[in-house]
Amino acid sequence: MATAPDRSGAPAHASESVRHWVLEVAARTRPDHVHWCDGSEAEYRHLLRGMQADGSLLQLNPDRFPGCWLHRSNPSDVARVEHLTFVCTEQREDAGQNNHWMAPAEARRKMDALFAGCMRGRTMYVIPYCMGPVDSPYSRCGVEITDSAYVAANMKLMTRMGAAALARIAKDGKFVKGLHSIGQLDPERRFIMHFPESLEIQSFGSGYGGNALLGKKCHALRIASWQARDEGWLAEHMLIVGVQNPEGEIHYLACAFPSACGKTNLAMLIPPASMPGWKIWTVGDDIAWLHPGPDGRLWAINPEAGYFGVVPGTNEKTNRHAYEMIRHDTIFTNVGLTRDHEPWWEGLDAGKPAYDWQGRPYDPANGPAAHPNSRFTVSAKQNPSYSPQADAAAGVPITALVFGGRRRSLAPLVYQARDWAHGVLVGAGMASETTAAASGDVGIVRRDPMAMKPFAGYNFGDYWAHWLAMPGRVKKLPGIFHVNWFRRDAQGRFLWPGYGENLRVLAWIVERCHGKAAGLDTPIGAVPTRDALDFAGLDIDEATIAELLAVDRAAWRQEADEIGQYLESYGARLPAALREQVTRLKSRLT
Ligand code: OXD
Ligand code: MN
Repeated sequence: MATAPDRSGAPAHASESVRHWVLEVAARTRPDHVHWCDGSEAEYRHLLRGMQADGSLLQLNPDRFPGCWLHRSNPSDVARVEHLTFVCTEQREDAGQNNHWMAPAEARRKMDALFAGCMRGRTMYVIPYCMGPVDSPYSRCGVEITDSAYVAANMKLMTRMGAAALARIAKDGKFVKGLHSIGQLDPERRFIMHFPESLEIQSFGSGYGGNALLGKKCHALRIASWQARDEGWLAEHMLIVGVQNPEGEIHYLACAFPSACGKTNLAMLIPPASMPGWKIWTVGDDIAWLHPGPDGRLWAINPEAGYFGVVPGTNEKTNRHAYEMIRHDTIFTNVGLTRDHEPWWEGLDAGKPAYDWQGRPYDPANGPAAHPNSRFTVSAKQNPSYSPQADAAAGVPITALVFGGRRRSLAPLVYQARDWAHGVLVGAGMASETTAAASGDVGIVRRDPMAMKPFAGYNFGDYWAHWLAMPGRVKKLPGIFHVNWFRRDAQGRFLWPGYGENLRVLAWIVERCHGKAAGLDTPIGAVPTRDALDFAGLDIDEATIAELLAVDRAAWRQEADEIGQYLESYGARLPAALREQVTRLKSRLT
């Protein structure tokens, strides 16, 4: 399917450096065939049919779910593996204690042994991709080489992949090299290595999205955060959403929440009946690249072109847009299956699972039918609230940055940082309960600064210093806010209804940025006054409203101590200005 192949099989517009690298990898990994992906629909269909033939993809009911497929992964390969993910910088301190580190030479030795001859009997797919609109100066390109057709098909949905990306690489002269093999899917022979100094990724032994679709977490966050620091911008784990008010003005927010905390739902929010005339536009649901723009504002692009979202819980009430968008042309991974070959997951009102995510006859004794981290992969264009601005080369101007975690207590529904430097502390002090998106225990509160704990490609101390330096680059800085949709009462019930009602909070944030909404100064920042946030029509009593907006000074004193201790663990790399912010917070709390 490549155009005008030469002797290396490369299309005519492939740059010398890409050709050279592909030949070198082929010599190491020894594939039977090399396929250069052109990104066409015909190629995508060919990949799907091939996987259907080898049994790695099941076609779902074509009448009810046209163009939809089910992939069941190896049961040991269902999430990101943070303990096997390394940042390999020459100096250990550059990776920071926030990352697992391995010396580059040692990592290369390990990976060379794993990759040697690993593609024998397999096809090697060469996937040129562009993260961001192909014509945007803010976009960056990469090439992923993989022996997985599932990865190639997912990359087609998740990125701008193929001929146009290859042409841009030839122009840029620079690209991220991502080498991936599923190996034997053996958890004992699984590593995700990053070499930010040479813009390289090597991933072996996993086919799971975050470990294998290298454009996503590996490139667009870990490698890109390093590039962003060098080049003066930010690569963040943030959704980007346009909030349109009844006057027709659209304001864009970029919001950082840890994995599986509702970024996709917030990015596609359906306004509640109580807010007629409001509309939400989705620019991105997971990653934002934020650049100082020529007008002094911060501009954002979504580097991705699709969504790799958590399936369970998706229904008409929680996320109607997602529910509609995944009814056609979607790859499902690890959901259950009904007798009629429809996908099934927990949170659906209708249907019954006949098989669980492992293909076993469904038995509740084995756990949920769909894996808690089961996923859909779908082109962003299928989202009914897709913003046309998602393809704008200039990106969208950002009015506010919003941080948020999953906290059952302490953090109020919403508060605003006093200024940029305090906002950096608000982000750096974030904590959240762990979720099924990564292997390991679920529900443990851990520090997750800027929701980037698993994704910052360098030392958090340096990362905060980079954030603190942004006022030197961006004249009209966005406001910084913190939200918490997950407060619970003593019985464990959520205090806030969430989902569409979150728009009430976004509206306060936007109005606050324009000096129109009232706030009450507290030691942690400004919370809405009782009447500035619209609670009308919600089934919430006054005591609950007070609790949602309350700042418990004693509890916050303890939190400030814990944040301070956590930040101090970064030692000499902790910026003095952040330490100073902790001191000020503590003194405001006493
Ligand atoms: C994701 C994640 O898949 O954060 O987006 O794990
Ligand atoms: Mn994510």
